[in-house]
Amino acid sequence: MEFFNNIEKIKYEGLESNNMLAFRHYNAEEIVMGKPMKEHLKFAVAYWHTFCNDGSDPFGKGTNQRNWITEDPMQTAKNKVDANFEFLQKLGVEYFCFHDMDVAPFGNSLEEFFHNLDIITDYMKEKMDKTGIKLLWNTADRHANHIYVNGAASSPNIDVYAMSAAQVKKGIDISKKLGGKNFVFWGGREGYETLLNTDIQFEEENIARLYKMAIAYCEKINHKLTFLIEPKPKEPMTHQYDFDSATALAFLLKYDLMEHFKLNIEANHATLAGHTFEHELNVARNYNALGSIDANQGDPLLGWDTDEFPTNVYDTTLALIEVLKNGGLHDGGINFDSKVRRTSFEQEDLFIAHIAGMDTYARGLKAAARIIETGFLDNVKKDRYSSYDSELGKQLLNNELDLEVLTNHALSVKEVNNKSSHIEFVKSKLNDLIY
Ligand code: XUL
Ligand code: CO
Repeated sequence: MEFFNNIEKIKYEGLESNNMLAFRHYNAEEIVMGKPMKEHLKFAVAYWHTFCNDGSDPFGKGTNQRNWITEDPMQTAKNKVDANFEFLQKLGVEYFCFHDMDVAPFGNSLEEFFHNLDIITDYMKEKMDKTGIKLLWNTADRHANHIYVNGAASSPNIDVYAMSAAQVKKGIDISKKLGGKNFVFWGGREGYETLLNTDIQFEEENIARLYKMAIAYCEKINHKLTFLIEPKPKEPMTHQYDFDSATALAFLLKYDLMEHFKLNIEANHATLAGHTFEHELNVARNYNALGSIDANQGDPLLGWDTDEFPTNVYDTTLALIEVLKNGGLHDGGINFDSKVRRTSFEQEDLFIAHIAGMDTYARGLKAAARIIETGFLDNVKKDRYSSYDSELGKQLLNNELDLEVLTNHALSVKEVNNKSSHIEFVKSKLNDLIY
């Protein structure tokens, strides 16, 4: 069945176009730094925001007009699969991402849920084989169901722990069936409300145990996966265990999980953590752990996870510098963990919003390439650290110095000459390169 029957395949029409249903910057085959845009920007559509979100907020009911909803939950689930593949083909996006709960109704038991998942994911597989559309990642939603009130792998209740493990196992089975390359662990309710009743060490150890079981299961069924932790500092919990990149990396290092894990960095989560997006990407990259991106943006005036479509070219430019310096995202991609605003309630707004996000990333890509090709920021940094090009600096970098030699040098310094950063010029020149 067709759900977007008044919409044709979205085309690149260039800057002069006033067509809301056309790309003005994203030109899939255009070569940037030796590769077509679509290879740099492996976009993915988020199933939950695109096909499940009804536009409701804590103050009011849903506003979204969607023609795939029926009285029968399994029919609706099948319609959503059809809508997903039609949407992706018309948009020219090759990947999608989903939670188990997004795609099939839970029914009355875990058993019924798994049965429903089998039916729907078999249907997805048929459509994937026909269209060539691929799964970027899937995940197990271990936060929405009321049983996860006290957490999932961090729950004080071992029955809940087991149910969460069963959902992860099923998710890995589905990933194998659909040829997924990544599996995401976003913490959900893995965190705590108050230390008065919580043993952080006990809970984190249990989470690490689950991850090790997931690795072992993949080995057993011979499915090669990269697991991705998605850091977020708060919401729904007051304290989320995977606060930010640095915290997640410390956890992975502590439990010896780095070989199988990378990070999925979300822009809005970086904002909530009090960081910039590029900071989170940079920290992940420094540990060789930049796996994938959840592309959205927050609203600094609101301060919660608004999951807006990315429209800020400055931010996407700085983010894509990190991606290019990483040599790309490899098996990862750029998933729009973004939802249309409640006021954009028409079904075609799903296209309009994705086009806006893709155009914003395309502009960011071109600007990032310009900045890297001119060597502008590299030169700023080279100049800033140039004192380490001295004989003493070289000795330090070769680990040839000790405190005594450095003390002798320090005593010989007559005057310290620090350089001005001229940072206002750097920012102004960066504007020239971006816009
Ligand atoms: C929640 C969030 C999730 C993850 C997947 O803030 O970002 O949708 O991306 O569970
Ligand atoms: Co996300």
